[in-house]
Amino acid sequence: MTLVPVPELQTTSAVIQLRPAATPFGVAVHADGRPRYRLVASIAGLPSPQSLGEYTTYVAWAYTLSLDSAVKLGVVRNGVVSLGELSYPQFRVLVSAERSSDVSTRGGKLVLRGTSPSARLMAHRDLVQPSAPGALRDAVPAAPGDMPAMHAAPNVSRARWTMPPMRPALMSSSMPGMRGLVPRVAPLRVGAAVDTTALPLSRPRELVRLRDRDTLRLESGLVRRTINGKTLVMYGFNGQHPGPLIDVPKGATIVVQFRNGIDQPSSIHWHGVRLDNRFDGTVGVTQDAVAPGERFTYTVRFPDAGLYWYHPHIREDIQQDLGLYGNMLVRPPSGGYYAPVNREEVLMLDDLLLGDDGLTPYGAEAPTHALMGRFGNVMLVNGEPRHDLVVRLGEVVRFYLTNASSARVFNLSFPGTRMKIVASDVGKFEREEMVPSVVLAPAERYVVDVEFGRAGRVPMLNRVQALDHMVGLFAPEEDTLGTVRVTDAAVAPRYATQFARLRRNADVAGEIAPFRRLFDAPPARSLVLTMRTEGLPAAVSNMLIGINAPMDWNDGMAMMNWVSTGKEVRWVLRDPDTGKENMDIDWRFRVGDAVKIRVFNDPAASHAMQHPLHLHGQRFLVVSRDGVAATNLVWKDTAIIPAGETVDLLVDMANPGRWMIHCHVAEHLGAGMMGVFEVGQ
Ligand SMILES: [Cu+2]
Repeated sequence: MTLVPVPELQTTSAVIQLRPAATPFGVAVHADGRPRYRLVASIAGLPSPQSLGEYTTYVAWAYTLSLDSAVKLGVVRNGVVSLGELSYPQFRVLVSAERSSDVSTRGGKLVLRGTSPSARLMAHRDLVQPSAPGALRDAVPAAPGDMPAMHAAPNVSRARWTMPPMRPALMSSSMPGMRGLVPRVAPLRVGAAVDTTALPLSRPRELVRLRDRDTLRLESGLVRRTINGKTLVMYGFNGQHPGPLIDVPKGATIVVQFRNGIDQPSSIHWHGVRLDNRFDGTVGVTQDAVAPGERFTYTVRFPDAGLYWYHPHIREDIQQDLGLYGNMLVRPPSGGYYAPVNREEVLMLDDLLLGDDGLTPYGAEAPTHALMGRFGNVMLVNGEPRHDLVVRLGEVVRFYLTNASSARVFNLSFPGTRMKIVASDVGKFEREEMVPSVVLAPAERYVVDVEFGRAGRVPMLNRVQALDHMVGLFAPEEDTLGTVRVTDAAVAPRYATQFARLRRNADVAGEIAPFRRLFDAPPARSLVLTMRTEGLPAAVSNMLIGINAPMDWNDGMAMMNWVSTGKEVRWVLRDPDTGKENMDIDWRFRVGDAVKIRVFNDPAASHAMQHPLHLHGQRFLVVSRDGVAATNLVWKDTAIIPAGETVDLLVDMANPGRWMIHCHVAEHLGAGMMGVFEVGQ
C-alpha cells in the first residue's frame, strides 16, 4: 500500500508492504478468520520531525475503515522499518509527528496516510447505475425460448433454471440488468429422468484395508439420499458417499477395477499419488473417458506415506460435487513415523448448493459459477451435514483432513482445544507446531492432532471473513460442521506428554536437504494466473472492473457468479516467457530435475481470486511467498496462490510421463485453467 504525504511534504515517498505472516499453511489467518499481515514500511524523504514543530519522532497508526479502532504500529523513520503484524481485513494507516515515542494516542501533525488494497475494493453498488451500458437491454427477462437445450442427453431436464439459494444481502437480482438473467447453458439435473425410488440409498463410507497386489472393484453409480429433509439423486462409489476409504501400506501396488455406472463419461484420478502415468486418470492426457457402462483397470502404486484422494478427472464440477470422491490413507512402515494418538478420524470436507427445489442444476455444456466456483450452502463432513463424535477426557485425536469442495477454502478450528500440525499432502512437516486453525484449500490435505483437555461440547467450526462484493466489506461468518462431546471419563492411555512434544522430523529434513541449494536460484519457469471474459451479460461484466481481495472465502457475488459459465469465462495459466497459455504450454523436463516455478497471481485480472494449483505425478515444496522464505517445509501436490501473491514452487521431477498442472477449483478447470508438462526419462 502506498502512503500519500500531506501537501507540504511532497518529496516524501512511503510504501507499506503487506507480507505473509509465518504459517505452515498457504495463507495466514486467525481462528476467527481475520487475516494476518506483517507490515514493513519503506520511507524516504521525511524531514526531521523538529522541522514541523515541537516533535521528536514519527509514529505509524492503523485504523479500521470506520476509524473506531486504532492500533499503534510503532515508530517509523526514513529507511525500512518492520511494524509487526496486523489483523484487520481492511484498514487505513496514518503517520503522525509526535512529541515522544511513548504516546499512546495520535496527537501530533499528520504527515502520511494510506488505505489497504483490500479497502480499495470496488463495491458493486457503486458500479450499478441504471445508465450503465447494457443495463437496460439486459433488464428484459430471459424468455423460455432463449434457453439452449440438449435434447440428445437423456439426463438434461428441459425445465427452466431455478435460482440458487443466496443470502438476501447478496440478492443482486434486484440490481439493474440482473433480473431474469440465467446461465447461458442448459440446466442439468442428474437423475431427472429416473425413478428415484428405484435407486439404492447412499451408504456411509466403508474402510477397505488392502495389501500389496490386492484388487478392489470400484463402481460409480446413482444413489438416493436425504440431506436436510430433501431427497436428492447423487453419485457414489460402491453406493457410498464418500467412496471407500482405502487403507494401504506404503510401497504397495493395488489394482482397481473401475466400472462407470453413472450417466456421463468418467475416470478416476489418484490425486497426489506418484503412480505410473498411464493410470493417472486424466481424460484427454493419459486416457480417454470411460463411457457409461464401460470399464478401466487402474494399477496404483503408493511410493509415499500420507493422505491422498481419488475423484473423476472430467466435469469435476458435477461428478465430484455429487459425491464421487474417497480417500487413500497410505501407512508408513515404521510405528514411530507419527506420535501415538488415541484415535484417528479421516474426514472429507465438502459443501453442497441446496435450494428449495433440491440441488441447483449444473451447466450441461459448461460449468456455471465460472467466476468464483460453486460454493455450497450446506457444509458436509464425510457426506453428512453434521459430524458428531464422542471422545474421552484428555483424548488426542488425529484428524486426517481433505477438502473435497469445488471452490471453498476452509478455516477449521476446535475452540478450547490444542491443535498441532503434523503433515500435509505428501507426508510430514519438517517440524510440528501448534496452530489455532487449519486452512485447507480445495484438494489440499492436512493432518492435525487435537487434544480434548476439557469435558463438554466442542464445536467443529469453519470461521472466515466473508466478503460482500455488493458493499465491498468483510464480515465474520461461522458454520458449525459438527460437535465433539468430551465425556468426564478420562482416556487411557494418556498421550499428553507425547502430544506436547513438538517433534522435529530429521527424516523429512534429510529428504529435503539436497533441494536446499536451489531455494534461492532464479526460477526456471514462470506462470501468471489471470482470466478473460467474452460475451458475459453487460450487467455482469460492468461490475468486474474493481480491485479484488487476496482471498474470497465465500461467494460474495452469488448472482453474477451463477450466471457466468465456462463459455464466457476463460481462466488462464500463462507462461510469460513464451506467451503460451493453458494447453499450449508444453514444458519439458527430465527425471531428476528440480525445477523452480514462480507463480504470480495477477491481482489486476477482472476477477482475481485465489487458486489452488495442483501438479500431477510429482511433489513440490513451497519455498517462498512474496520473497519470504518458508520456515517449515512439507512436500505438497496442491498449493494455494492468493491474488497478488508471488509463490515459488520447487518441483521434484521424479516421475516420467505427460502430466497436468491446473487449478483445482472445479469450475476454473472447466473454464480452461490447465496445462501439460512432460517429464522425459
Ligand atoms: Cu482457480
